[in-house]
Amino acid sequence: MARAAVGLGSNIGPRVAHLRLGLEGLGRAPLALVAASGVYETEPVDVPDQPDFLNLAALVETDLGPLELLRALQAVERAAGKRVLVRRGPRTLDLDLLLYDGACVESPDLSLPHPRLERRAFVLAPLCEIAPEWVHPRTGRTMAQLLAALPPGGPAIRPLGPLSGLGEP
Ligand code: PH2
Ligand code: MG
Ligand code: MG
Repeated sequence: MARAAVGLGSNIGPRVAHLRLGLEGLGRAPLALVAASGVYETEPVDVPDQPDFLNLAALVETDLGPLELLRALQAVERAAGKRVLVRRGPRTLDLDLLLYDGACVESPDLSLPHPRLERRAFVLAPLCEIAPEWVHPRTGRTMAQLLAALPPGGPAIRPLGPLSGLGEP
């Protein structure tokens, strides 16, 4: 059984409902949801002129290999009606495969660990709630160390608490 970390994000429409659909999908066989972080409202990065995101992180266990897991995540995105109009722009539900055990993968479809993981507070802060000691297989540093090493003054992130306590949108 492998363990994987997944980043969830939404910044269009009913963001809370989109994240709930995402977590439901991560709990359906052949995936088992092991942990979910609280939700953060985060300033957009890369494409600044778009609405704020809600982001959280989750841990899943599965017998799927990395590429099969990626396909399973894409199926959950599609089931939640994923729309992406602009690369790295607004999206209804985004599920990013962040880590898969200690795997390092470079293929046209998949890079593991996620190549932007270590520069993104909106990924590292929720991930540190549920997997602070997970070692990044390329840098050898834990998620907690990567978060602590982020330069101050980056895009804002604001903790909102557990998804179950949030209303719409
Ligand atoms: N996702 C992106 C691009 N920018 N910014 C934030 N704050 N959160 C995201 O999930 C996000 C982003 C592309 O997937
Ligand atoms: Mg993404
Ligand atoms: Mg994505």
